[in-house]
Parts: sequence; structure tokens; C-alpha cells
Amino acid sequence: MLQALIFDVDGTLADTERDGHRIAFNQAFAESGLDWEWTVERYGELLETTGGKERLQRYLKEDQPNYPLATDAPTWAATIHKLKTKHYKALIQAGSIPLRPGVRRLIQEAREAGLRLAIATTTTPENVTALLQAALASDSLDWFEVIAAGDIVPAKKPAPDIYLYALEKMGLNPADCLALEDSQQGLKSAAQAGLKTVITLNDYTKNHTFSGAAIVLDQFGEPDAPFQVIAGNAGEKSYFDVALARSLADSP
Ligand code: XBP
Ligand code: MG
Repeated sequence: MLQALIFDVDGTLADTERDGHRIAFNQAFAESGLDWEWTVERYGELLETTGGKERLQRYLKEDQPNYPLATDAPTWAATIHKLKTKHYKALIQAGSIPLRPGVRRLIQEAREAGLRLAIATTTTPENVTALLQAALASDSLDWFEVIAAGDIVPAKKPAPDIYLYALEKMGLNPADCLALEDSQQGLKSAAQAGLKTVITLNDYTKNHTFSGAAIVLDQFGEPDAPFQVIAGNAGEKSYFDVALARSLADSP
């Protein structure tokens, strides 16, 4: 029996990567006197590394191996990342990134149906707070029973740890929940935690491999703006709702 929905954040609730995180990293470089710029394309490759601090260290190693670090790489990354988080929050608080289609409706329906809600993300907790308050509702933090985010677990997605953490905090079995994700790393993380997973694609993840997903959609869709089913069976449904979530969770 479906009891809870566990949402990823970046790419699932909102398209935050290209016009949010990427811009904020570039602003942090500029503020630090670095003339580095992460293009849309290069950022797509760097996204394979989950976690901003981890992504910065990968970039340093691959693209700026001769940069004279004054400290060790993790300390350097943490300093730049702090600036990045400041810029990211400002972008989000300015309302520059909306929720993806169907997200608000789905969350509202789930609350009305008595489903429990949680978040399992790689991003920094402050970023989640900013996005939920700016794009969903000022009191929406309270709608989520658990917000599992960032460094709360040492191993980020694709490791299952963040989902296992959320499940443990809610006292639920994976069979009682559905994960909502947008990326291969996210699917791997949720699947390894034993969760069935619904995928909504975005520009950065449309070529990822999603074998093992319960269903792959281009978006959650709305009654007047149907989704496209990329893989899996949505029956008669044209948008993702609680009834479809229940039938996917209940199917063998
Ligand atoms: C996506 C990520 C994050 C963000 C950046 O996480 O990989 O690292 O790109 O966030 P998810 P931070 O899809 O799990 O929400 O810079 O705060 O790490
Ligand atoms: Mg994601």
C-alpha cells in the first residue's frame, strides 16, 4: 500500500541546474577573481558528479590542474561552494525558477489523499528551503515529514544512503513508498534503497539510461497538458496523479 512519496529536488521539482546552480557557480568564480565559466555543455558533463563541492573538485582536477591552491582541495571547494550557495539562494529567492509542470498539483493531491511526503536530495539543505518557500508555498517546509539533504549522509547519490536515511526517519519500508527522480544517479540511488521510481526527464537527463524505473515520463503533466510516456505503462492516464502513483506502487 502506497503511504509516501519521496521527491528528489534538482531536476525533479524544478529545472534548477542550468539556470540556477550553474549560474551560481559562475558567480562564485567571478566573486573569487577567477575567470572560469561553466558552459551549459560542460556543466552537463560535470553533473555526473553529484554534489557541488565534489563537482568543484572534479573540475579543478580535470580543467585547472595547474591552479595554485593555497589550501587543500576540499577546503578550497568548501570556500567557493559557500559563495555559490549564497548566489544560488539569491537567484531562487528572486523567483527565477518555477516548479516543473504538475509538481504543485501532485503535491497538493498527495496531501489531500493523506500520503506522507519527504525529500531525498544531494543538494545543500538551505537550497531546498529557498526553493520550497519561493516556488511552492511559504509554509511548504512543514508539508515534508523528512527533508534529507546534502552532507547529512557521507555518500551522495548514486549511493542509496540518502533514501535509506529518509526511510529510516519515516519508519517506512521501501515497498510503501515511491521515489520521484530525474536522473540516472537518482534512479540508482533509489533503486538500491529498494524503492520503485518514477522518472521525469529534463534536458540534461533525457539521454540517461533508466532501466528498472517504474515509468519514465517527459513530465508529470497537467489535465490540460498531457505527459508523454517514454517507457512503462500509464494505462488511460494522461498526467501523473495519486491514482497512477498507487497503481505503480501496487503493481508487481
Ligand atoms: C543535484 C546535485 C546537486 C546540485 C548542487 O541533486 O547533484 O549537487 O547540482 O547542489 P539532486 P549543491 O538531483 O539530488 O537534488 O551545490 O548544494 O551540492
Ligand atoms: Mg535530480
